[in-house]
Amino acid sequence: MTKSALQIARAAYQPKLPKALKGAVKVQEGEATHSVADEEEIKKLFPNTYGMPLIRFVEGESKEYAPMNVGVILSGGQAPGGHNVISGLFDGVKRLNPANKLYGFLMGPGGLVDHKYIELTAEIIDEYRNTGGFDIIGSGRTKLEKVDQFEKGYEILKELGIKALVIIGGDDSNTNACVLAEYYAAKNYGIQVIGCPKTIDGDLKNEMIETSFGFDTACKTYAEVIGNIERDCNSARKYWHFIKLMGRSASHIALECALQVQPNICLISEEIEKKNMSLDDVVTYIANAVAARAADGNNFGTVLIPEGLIEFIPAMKKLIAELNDFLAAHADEYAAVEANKQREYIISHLTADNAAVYASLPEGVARQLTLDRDPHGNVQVSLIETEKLLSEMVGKKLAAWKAEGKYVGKFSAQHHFFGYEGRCAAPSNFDADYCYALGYTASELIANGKTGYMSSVRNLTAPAEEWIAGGVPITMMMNMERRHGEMKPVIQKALVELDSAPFKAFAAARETWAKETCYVYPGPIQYFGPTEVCDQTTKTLQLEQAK
Ligand code: FBP
Repeated sequence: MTKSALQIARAAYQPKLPKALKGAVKVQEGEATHSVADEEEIKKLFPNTYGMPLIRFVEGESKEYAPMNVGVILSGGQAPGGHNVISGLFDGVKRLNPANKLYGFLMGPGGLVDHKYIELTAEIIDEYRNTGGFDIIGSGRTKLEKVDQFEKGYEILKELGIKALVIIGGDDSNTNACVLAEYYAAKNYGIQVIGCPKTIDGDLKNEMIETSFGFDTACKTYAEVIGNIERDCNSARKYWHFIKLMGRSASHIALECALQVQPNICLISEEIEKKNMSLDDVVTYIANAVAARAADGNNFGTVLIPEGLIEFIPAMKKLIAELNDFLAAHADEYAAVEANKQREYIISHLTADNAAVYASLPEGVARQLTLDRDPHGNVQVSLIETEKLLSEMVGKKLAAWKAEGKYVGKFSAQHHFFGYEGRCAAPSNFDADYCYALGYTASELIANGKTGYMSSVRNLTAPAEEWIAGGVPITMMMNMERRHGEMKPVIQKALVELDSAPFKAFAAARETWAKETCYVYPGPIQYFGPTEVCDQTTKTLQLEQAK
């Protein structure tokens, strides 16, 4: 494989580890834990893995460990740093005993069920250190949730002599990791399951998981490109740029990018829901900002839009809920309808209110709302062109205002969607270090016989030396939620909180950003250079942890 000069230089980067992980460690157990909500139900569903204590690793005496084999799976969407979790796990496992082996299951959880795997040797691992992507073993979205899948997995784990499985995934995949841990514990199969917090979306976080890996690099990558667009925008002064950002339901990515680049407008889905805003309210909010800038002669600007926005507009949420149920029950019938009659077919089957909302949507967006759901039942929000929907509606509103003599500017829009371009970027120093430490911590959780834990590294705004490594029982993060019409135990998703420091910092500045041109151009991620340039965490984390 031909490599770039950066890739070659970056391969030699030695990720920083917390002090406690640099030598032999011992376990310090904290208090017993309980779930964030619905304690009784979760306790009943996880009799073997509920209530376990928090774990912290501290320096200890070196011990001998019998040889063991470990398996690893990458699950769900790519996030920068996945390869470093695996290299940290590999180095940790080899330090425990050089005879230990690490197996990677291919293309996500499906590889475990279908018995597709490779042994990850030092030669393979060295090719992937500090690189972006999940291509070392591939990823997939197969949902591990059925007993026959658990049993198929057990067959291959037993055959390969695997003592523990590490699942690197988001909230849904870690929920499934916990269910699997409980199942293997209940069956006494002697296989431990450990989770690792991955997702660029930043919505897998809580008191013990300060951030999911990949969020830092992805946001910095998007912020670089948005900054470039802002500079272009401020140079040509003729376009409004509507920029949709990945992040699924949560607006963390949009908020973090806004804090980094100071756009004219950034929508926060959680706030729109809280304020019960309609689509027209959102459009009016943007149009007012466009008109106010036009009055100053500024017919240009930038709007950041979280990709999940549409699901947070109450009327759209109701429509999507009805569409979900309707399409689940009539999938085949709908698929058989001729393409040019599908819109009419949907309208004629919805309740009156929802039919009216659906009928008001532009053709493209209406069709996108009926596309297949992902295996976890989520609408594939990355496929819905909210940026076009909003700019089209803003354009219409401004034209109406112009006709009434209320607006005199020019409005011309450009559209962008940033998501995939950030998910496989070479990890920032922060993500390279954090991921390596997460993988290394997972090896210690395994060595210490733990199962149903998520690898946790905290105190992340301090230098890596002072980071705190340990484990959090996954049941501690769970509550009961309705999924596919049934109540299920799931890890609680962390959405943007309107009383959090990052949101407040944004809310305090946004009026100025809307009217004036206060753009910040962050530039590309730097891997080599002064620490204040290369080792900064996200603004979100800095504001959350500011003392
Ligand atoms: P995970 O939740 O699996 O980490 O994936 C996050 C994400 O990148 C979302 O931001 C986005 O909506 C989704 O994946 C896109 O999924 P796909 O890669 O299947 O198109």
